[in-house]
Amino acid sequence: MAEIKIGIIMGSQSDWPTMQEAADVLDELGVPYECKIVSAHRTPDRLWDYGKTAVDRGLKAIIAGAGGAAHLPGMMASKTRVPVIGVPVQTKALSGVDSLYSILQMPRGFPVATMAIGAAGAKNAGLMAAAILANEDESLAKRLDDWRAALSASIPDTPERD
Ligand code: RP5
Repeated sequence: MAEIKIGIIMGSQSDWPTMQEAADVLDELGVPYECKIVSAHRTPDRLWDYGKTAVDRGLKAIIAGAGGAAHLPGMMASKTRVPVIGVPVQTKALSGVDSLYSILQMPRGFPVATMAIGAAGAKNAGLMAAAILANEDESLAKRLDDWRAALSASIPDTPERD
């Protein structure tokens, strides 16, 4: 079985519809990953254990999505040197600006690579994780290059008029 090098974690089951975008693009690119619910506030011990073991388990990037007081990505970054890619999940109350600021505004020393709010951010998180792995994996690099070229090729030259 292929070694799992990417972790996708999220604060709640309710984050899954967003975080599925990251999982889907990793599937498209043939990158194995694991998915877990890990909440900074509701399951802090699970967060600690996940961060403590991430390096030894061979993870190369962790995609962490959370909404509202979204401490999960930052707390994970404080616990492991594995690069953390943060996805601000869109919220009802504040449209995800709360999540964005919570994830983005890290103090110096513990960076989180923060993506856009919502589905686009989750998809880009998957692509970013794949790009990190592609630095050391020629076959994945080729698949990622092809994926990017196909996206570019799908963009029409001129707009359709109504
Ligand atoms: C955060 O609180 C989660 O990441 C989620 O986005 C938000 C709401 O969680 P639920 O109340 O839907 O479980 O921890």
